[in-house]
Order: sequence, then C-alpha cells, then structure tokens
Amino acid sequence: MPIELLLTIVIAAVVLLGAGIGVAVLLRGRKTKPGTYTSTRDENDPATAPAAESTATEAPPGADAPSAPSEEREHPDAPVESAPALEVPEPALGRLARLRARLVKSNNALGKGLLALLSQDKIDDDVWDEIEETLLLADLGTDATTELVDSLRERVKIEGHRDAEGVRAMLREELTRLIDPSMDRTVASDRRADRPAVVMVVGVNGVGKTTTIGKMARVLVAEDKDVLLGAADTFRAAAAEQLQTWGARVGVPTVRSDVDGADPASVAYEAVKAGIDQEVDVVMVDTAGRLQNKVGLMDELGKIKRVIEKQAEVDEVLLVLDATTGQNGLNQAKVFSEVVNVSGIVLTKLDGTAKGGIVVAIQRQLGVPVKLVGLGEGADDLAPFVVEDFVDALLAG
Ligand SMILES: Nc1nc2c(ncn2[C@@H]2O[C@H](COP(=O)(O)OP(=O)(O)OP(=O)(O)O)[C@@H](O)[C@H]2O)c(=O)[nH]1
Ligand SMILES: [Mg+2]
Repeated sequence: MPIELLLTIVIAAVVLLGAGIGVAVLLRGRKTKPGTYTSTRDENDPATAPAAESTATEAPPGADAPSAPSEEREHPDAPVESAPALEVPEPALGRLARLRARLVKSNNALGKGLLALLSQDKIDDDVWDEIEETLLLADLGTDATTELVDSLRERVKIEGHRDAEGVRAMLREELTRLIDPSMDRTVASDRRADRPAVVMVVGVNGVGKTTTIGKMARVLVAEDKDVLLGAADTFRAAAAEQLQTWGARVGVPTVRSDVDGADPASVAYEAVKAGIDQEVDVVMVDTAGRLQNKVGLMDELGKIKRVIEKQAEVDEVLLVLDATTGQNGLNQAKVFSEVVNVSGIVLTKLDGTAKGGIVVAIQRQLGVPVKLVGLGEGADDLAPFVVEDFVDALLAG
C-alpha cells in the first residue's frame, strides 16, 4: 500500500474518532439539560394550555449558574464539567437559639424597657402608661396590650413587688400565654397517602416569598425530604431564575415556564403534577407578589389554588409578612386569608426591627399561627417559630 494512502486512512480514522467524541459530549450535554415536561392538561381550564409546551423541570445538576448559555455547555471542545458540590444545609432544630442574638438585638427596646419599668420600687399609673406605650410601640396591638397590662397589674397587686428575676419570670409567663404555645406550628411537608404535600407561598411584593421558599427547601433537604419547586411567579423571568438558583444549591428541581407572562395557574398545576409523578414529599409553589387591594391579582391567586386543587389538596398556604411593615401587615393578612385561606404566617426581616410584638397581633387577629421567622438574608437564616425561645429572646439583655 502506498504510504500516502496509509496516511490518508490514518488521518480519516483520527477525524472520525474526534467527531465521534464530539457527538458523545454533545449528547451528554443534552442529557443533563432539563427534559421538557409534557403532560395532558385539564380541558376545563383552557387558560392553562399555552404554557404546557414551555413548562420544564429544570434538573439541578450544575445549575448553580442556571443562566449559563447553552452553547457553552454543549461545545464539544469544552471540558465536561462536573456538577458543583451541593451545599449541606443546617438542620432546623435549634436554629432560633442560634439566631437568638439577632432577635435580642431587634427586640431590646421591648424586653429591656418592660423589665426596667416593672422592676421599679413603686409602679404607679405613669409607669403603667409607659408600659402600655412600650408594648404599643413594639406593635403588640391594642387588644393584646390591654390584656397584658391588665393581667400584669392584677398580678403585681396580688403578688406584690418582685425583684428583677421575679419580674422576668412573670413577664415570661404572661408573654408566653399571649403568644399561645398550644397552636400547631408544623409546616405540612410529609407525603400524604399517594401524593406530595402541597405548600403555596403568598404575599405582597418584596416581603421575602422566594427567599423563604429557598430557605425552606434547605430545611426540608436537611430532613432528607424530596422537594420540588414550582415557579408560579411568571411576572418576571428573573423570578423563576431566582427560585431555581435557590433550589439548585441543594439539588432541588424547579418546574418553570420559559414564557414570560405564562399563566401562573398553569405552571402551578404542572409543578404539582410533576411532584405527583415523581413521588416527591413536598411541592412548594412560589407566587408573584401582589398588593391585597388589586382585585384582579387576588382573583388570580384564588385561581392558582383552585387549579392546583383539581389534582391535589393545598395543604398549606403560607402568608409571608415583612415584620418591618408593622400593623400594615394585618390588613394584608386579612385580605389574603379571605382569598386563599392562609394556614400559617412566615414573619420575615425580624432581624431588622424592634417590632417583634407583631407576632402577637397577627396571631390574635387571624387566629393563624406564626410558623417560621426570617432573621437575615443568609441561606440558613430561617427558623421554626418556637414560642419559648422567642419570649426568652424578647426578655434577654
Ligand atoms: N434582613 C432580611 N432580609 C430578608 C429576609 N427575607 C428576605 N429578605 C430579603 O428581602 C428581599 C426580597 O426577597 P424576595 O424573596 O425576592 O421577596 P419576594 O417576596 O419573593 O419578592 P417578589 O417576588 O418581588 O414579590 C431580598 O433582598 C431578601 O434577601 C429576612 O428574614 N431578613
Ligand atoms: Mg419572589
């Protein structure tokens, strides 16, 4: 065989081999890309149709940078990236104790103020007025303030003067009673008989809904639960991106639509359907922020819930309230409750306010327990609300 022919054959073989590897890498790249989620949709709900083709479950591997352009991932010459290590979230137990310093800082005014006032040798009407004012300033609300002042007055009258420790113990008892330790503060996250638990998260703009879901996903992952997120905030593409990034950090997939302005009820439906098909423990649905006085948007929220309920009960509707907005949160809570039957409150940004009393006001007004508190922007700065720890933090210092 002439040497030229031999060389041509060798070169052709090398080129073919190279091309083969290229195709294999390309296919691998595709494999790690999220599979398009298809499903039959409910014919009774035509509004859900358009987003069906565009709703995808974004698999998390390597998705810490979910916006990375796809050409980059598929380039045959690019090294096959190994998925970044998933973060190991901190278990929820004892978190409030860890974050106590932040509560103490934010609630110093209330706790210290009350203790100082009640420890005085003589508590006259002026002092009682000051106590009342301190409680109102901490957003306890008029009802709870009156009740607390009345019972404190009664006890001081009957039991007489107490030293600082005695006053602290008395306050601890009364505040604990006011916050009601008997309320069920567990968040639905266990699989039902044949379907996942479904949690919807609602609230006005910017209160911390998406962040809370991200933080909750971490808590649930730490509890070894299979979680799936639904990005039913289709208002802005960035919203789905934000949620997906949170999930990806701990290996939790997100069902989202790539179409801007897609029907949120449709995405919520798809997310729950995916959760049922994939037999996960819990599906958490993020919704767009909306002002409680926007009737159209509140109707839309009601629809999201109804559409989900065509296939699974919504076990938990968490209303996220920003603690720094104080009494305004109460109006929000009232309207949201009417539309979607709120089952629990998440009070965020409690690290930045001296108005921890809002916990009491909200619970009393709505009869709905505060279940979680946000105490910072960090990934693990969300804690289950534990009455005793909260009261201790109020009275520390
Ligand atoms: N300090 C503090 N900041 C928080 C807390 N929770 C959320 N945030 C911040 O609040 C801002 C808004 O959070 P998001 O989760 O985007 O709020 P959202 O309710 O989803 O907003 P929309 O979807 O636009 O309505 C972010 O900067 C969060 O980091 C908290 O507990 N403490
Ligand atoms: Mg959001």
